[in-house]
Order: sequence, then C-alpha cells, then structure tokens
Amino acid sequence: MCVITSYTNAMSLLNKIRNREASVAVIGLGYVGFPLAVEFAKTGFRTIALDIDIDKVHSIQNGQIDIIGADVNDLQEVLKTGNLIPTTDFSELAKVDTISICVPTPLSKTHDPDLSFIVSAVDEISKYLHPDHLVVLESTTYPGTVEEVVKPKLEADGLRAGQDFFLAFSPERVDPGNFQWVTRNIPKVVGGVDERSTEVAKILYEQIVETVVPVSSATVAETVKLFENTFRAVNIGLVNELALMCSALGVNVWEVIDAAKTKPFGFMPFYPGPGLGGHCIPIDPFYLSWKARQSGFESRFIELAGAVNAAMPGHVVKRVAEALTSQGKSLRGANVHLFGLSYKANVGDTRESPAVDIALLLHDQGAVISYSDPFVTNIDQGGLKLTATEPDVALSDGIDCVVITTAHDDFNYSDLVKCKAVIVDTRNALKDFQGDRIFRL
Ligand code: SAJ
Repeated sequence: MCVITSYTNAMSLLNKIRNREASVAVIGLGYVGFPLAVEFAKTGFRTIALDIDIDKVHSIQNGQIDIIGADVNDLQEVLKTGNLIPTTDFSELAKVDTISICVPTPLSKTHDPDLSFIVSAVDEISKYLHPDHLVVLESTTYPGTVEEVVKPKLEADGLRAGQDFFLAFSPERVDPGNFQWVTRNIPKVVGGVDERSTEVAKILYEQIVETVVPVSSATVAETVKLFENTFRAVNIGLVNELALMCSALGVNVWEVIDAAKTKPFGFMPFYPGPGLGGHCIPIDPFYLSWKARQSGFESRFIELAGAVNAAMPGHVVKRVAEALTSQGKSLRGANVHLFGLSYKANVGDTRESPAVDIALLLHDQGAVISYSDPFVTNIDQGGLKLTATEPDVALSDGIDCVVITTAHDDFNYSDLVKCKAVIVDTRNALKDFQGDRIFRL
C-alpha cells in the first residue's frame, strides 16, 4: 500500500478514534484487560471484551467480576449503555478498529519466557486482520517480541505493519489493590513499529489516559516495562540482603530504613519481607535476562536478586525454628499459624506467594499448619489443603508459633500480641510492640 494511502488510512482511523466512532477490542479480561475494557466503554467506545474463559465472560455479562479493584457499579453502568460487549467470539475482531492484547506472560518450567498466550491471541487476530487495524500488545514481554514474533505473524498474509495496519507495544502498569493509581491516571508508554503506529496508538490511549508517553519503538517500550519491574526486584533483593545482614549484626533493619528514607533525595525505601510474590516482579526480570543472554550478555544483578529473594522463605523457616527452640519446642509437630497467605497486603492473589512457600516448607518439616487470611478462603497446593480460620485461632493455647507473612490491614495486631505463642513478624506489622516472644526477620 503506498504511503499516501497509508497516511489516508491513518487519518481516517484517527478521526474515528477522536470521534469515538471507532470500535475497540481488548483480549484478556484479567486485572489488566478488564479495567482497560471498562475504561474504553465508559469513554463511549463500543468495546468488545474478549476472553477464552466462558465462565468469566458470563459473569461479566451478568455484571459480576472478582478482580481486585474492579468497580461493579462501573461494569453495570457500561453494560447498561451497551458499550461493553463481553464475548468469547474472536470473529468480532473483524469488525473492530483497534485491538489491545492483555494476556498472561508466565515463565515456563525451565524458567524461559512462555509466549503461548500471546501467540494464541495473535493467531486469532491474524484470521481477521484488515487494513487500518491498530494492534497493541500490552502483556509484559522481552524486548523484540513485537518485532520478532507478533509482526511476522500478522504480516504473513501480505499486509504490512506501519503501512496497511498499525502495530505498537504499550506496557500495562496496573498495581493490584492500588486505588490511588488507576487506569486513567497512570502514565501510559506507547511505542510503535513506526512513527505512524506510535501516533495512532498514542491518540487511542489519550482518549482514556491522562498522560501518554510516546517512545521511538515497540522495543524501547518493551524494555521500559521490564526495567521498571527489574528495578523493583533488584531493590527488594538488596533490602532483603540488608535484613539478613542486620539480623547478623543485631540491628533493627526497619529502623534503619525508616531513618534512611528521611533523606529527601537520592533514596527510595523498599522493605524486606518473606520473599517476592505476584505474577510480575518475580517473573518479569527473567524475561529481560533471558533476552540479554540470547545476545551473549549475562545480567548478574537480576540473577543475584532472584537468588536472594528466593532464599527468603527458607530464612523465615529458620527464624520459626529459632523462635520455637526458645520455647523448648521443635518444628516437628509444632502448630504454626500463618497470618496472611496472599503475596502482598490487601489482595487475595496467592500466585508466587512466599507465604505459600513458607507453609509448604514448614509442612515438609513436620509442622502442623493453619492460617488466617480475609482474602484467601482456601488453598490446595503442593500437598497442602487448608481452609482459612478466624484470626482468633492464633490466641488459642494450641498454637505454638504465629508467622505474620502478609500484613493485611484487616488483622488486629493489638489482639494478636496477647497470644501465648511466639510470633515471627516478617512484615514489621508489630513495629509498635516489644517482647521476647516477638522475633523479626
Ligand atoms: N515487596 C517487598 N518489598 C517491597 C515491595 C514489595 O517485599 O518493598 C514484595 C511484595 O510483598 C510482593 C512483591 O514484592 O510479594 C511484589 O510487590 P509489588 O508491590 O511490586 O506488587 P505487584 O507485583 O502486585 O505490582 C507490581 C506493581 N507495583 C508497584 O509498582 C508498587 C508494578 O510494579 C507493576 O505495575 C505490576 O507489578 C505489574 O503488573 O507489572
């Protein structure tokens, strides 16, 4: 297609977007895609909300969603307007103007990037790709995915990215459980396979996001996201190592961090914990190091931080053993109660949760595990099948040790410190309490 036609196509698509006449599609209705689809629909776009999970689609069609931070009233509002169309029918892609891909990018068992969800979504798009389509990948992935995987697949039938259709990457930055920073006010980076694709993607996201940050390519945009999350993983690894150091020195690491963060510039606090959880921070850096390795570069920071963070659950188990020993008890047969099973406070997600790793390690060493978590009703993982109990179970005589693994706001820590058990506090939840039964990281 010649440049003028491509320019004309871009202008017509831009006008449709600006006038809200464009139809948009979001593939993948998880904690990223669902709020994005609702935001498009709230802004007046006819929004095809696509997922392969028919049960999820049915519950959304019925105005129900169990994603942290999702506003059911918003959902019911956009369903009433008819702007949100939840469906499993991928042929709807033929009728839309833009497609945002928000599918998972896990690691495989061999710790390599697993692009199978992206490939499935792109294979579906390829069936319905037409001139003027804008395709935006949002899933976190290694630098080069759009250029090396997505673009060749979409161009297989002869259409050219940047000329016949537009192709970009725009990283998701959703922080589950964060109600201050939401889809509309989190700055959005966009990078296209060419200038026109960047421009079209920028105009699309400007309709629903206050600040859009264009960069020179899709590969730069992919790298931005991985750097953001690698920054967190490495700094969490550093502060976890500091915690181990302070424990050996007999220094309170939390006091050190609180004093260090009084520095008004050049410092950003991170906090030690029982390990690194969630489906992003423990995983994303290995997408970057994997790609770097393909180019012969070994990222030592990523691997080292990964090793330090992965060792934290084992360190917590050692602290539990020390706490029990102080009472003349051993791990085998001890009743250990965990406060919190999800990977971070005030969410119910147990994916990659260090609290689950700790429960499994303790169970393997013969401890009898129970837990309380207002967000996690039960768990069945690695041979451990448990149902949540009320927090006051921790106060009963039968419990030998309580481990605070996830410091949910809902827990009553003033009550907890009255328990007879020793307490291992991995989150500084008991910062206002002292006593020889309290063991910190
Ligand atoms: N953690 C620490 N110490 C810290 C901060 C976090 O041990 O100082 C632990 C948490 O307990 C948790 C893990 O790290 O187990 C990840 O925590 P997180 O706050 O990064 O939470 P995520 O993974 O849900 O969300 C992150 C986003 N969070 C923030 O920026 C605050 C952001 O990095 C990404 O937008 C998102 O991952 C993503 O989807 O990539």
